[in-house]
Amino acid sequence: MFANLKPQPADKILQLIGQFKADPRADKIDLGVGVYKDATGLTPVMRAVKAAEKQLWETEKTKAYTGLAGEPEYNAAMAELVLAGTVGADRIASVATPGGTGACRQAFELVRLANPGAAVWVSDPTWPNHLTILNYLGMQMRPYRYFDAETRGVDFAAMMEDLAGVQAGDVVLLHGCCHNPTGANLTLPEWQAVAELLERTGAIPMIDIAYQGFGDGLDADAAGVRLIAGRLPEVLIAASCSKNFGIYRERTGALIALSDPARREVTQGTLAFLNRQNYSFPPDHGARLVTMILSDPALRADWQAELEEVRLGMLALREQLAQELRALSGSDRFGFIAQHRGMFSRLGASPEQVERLRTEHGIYMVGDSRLNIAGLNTKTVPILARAILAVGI
Ligand code: PLP
Ligand code: TYF
Repeated sequence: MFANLKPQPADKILQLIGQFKADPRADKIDLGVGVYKDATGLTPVMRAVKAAEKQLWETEKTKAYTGLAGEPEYNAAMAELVLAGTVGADRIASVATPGGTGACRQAFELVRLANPGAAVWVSDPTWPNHLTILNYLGMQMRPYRYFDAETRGVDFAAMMEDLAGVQAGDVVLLHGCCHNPTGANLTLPEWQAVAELLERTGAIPMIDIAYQGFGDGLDADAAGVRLIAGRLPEVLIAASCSKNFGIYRERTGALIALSDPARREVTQGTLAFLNRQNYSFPPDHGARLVTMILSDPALRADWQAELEEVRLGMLALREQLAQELRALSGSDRFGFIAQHRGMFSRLGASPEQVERLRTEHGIYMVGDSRLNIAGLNTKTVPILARAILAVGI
């Protein structure tokens, strides 16, 4: 049987980790995989997470199975974090999932179960796992234009032109904030226009929010999701705690499905059923830490303060890089770096230029010229700026 297996294509982002490790140069710079790093290059365990873990160790009485949907307290806390009361509990079905990836996978499975003919519309570009999972599930996929190669912002007119082709029952996948891989995001009026289009066409929004708190703040980053949730009858939300709680390997996420109150129970049952088919019970450790942090005022305040330091640190690096490039190039053409939000910016460089950054300068970024801002520090920003101009970007 195993003789039938073919090698699968590697994940290009994860592949970079190995390449970077194997590079002997001491001054190499890793701007690849989307993991937050502090100025010393460390991905720290957040203070509130450490405190919650200690508390949990002292008080946890059992590790018997949780529910198929995870713990109700976790689902309620996540709904509150993402939606902040914009939607009544009678519309909210929700399950814990292994990370945001698990939430995306379960959301796609729900769509396939409910409407096998639905096309899922994805931004061009989007996170590669969206494409590979949809492809693996044999689902229909349609790209919509998103990134303007000229301005490095959102080409909103093109996006709306493409989305005018959606059919009722199709799913439109949107990034809640901090678009991966471009860093270019919708404004609130643009979210409004998307909501109107979805209302008019009967297409269903699916919002992947993996970086809440990394862009403009916890509430500002959820403004688009909340707007859509308050207006559309059916909404899917895939949320990740990997980045904003720094608990990547704990695999902590949630799939929230909003529906008419009359369908909430069957939706909730279906989400639990899908969890059972794939892995029975979702992971609990990370979810429990998140619940403890969100429901304890002191832990929550400390978590928010640390998250805000992380966010402002990345914003400062953006500003510094944009400024450095302005000074060195004598032009404003890199101003988009300061406008982008989240961990990523797409430079709009060619694969050859990205390759030259790696071979000639020891600077690693994804082949589509996505760089992880958190991989920089105040000392490496000028080095990157000089290299960007040296390879002719
Ligand atoms: N969605 C997007 C757009 C992402 O960038 C990520 C990666 O961090 C995820 C979902 C899911 O991440 P995880 O499964 O680690 O929670
Ligand atoms: O885009 C990124 O870098 C993050 C991390 O298969 C990631 O989202 C990358 C690849 C992958 C899972 C997570």
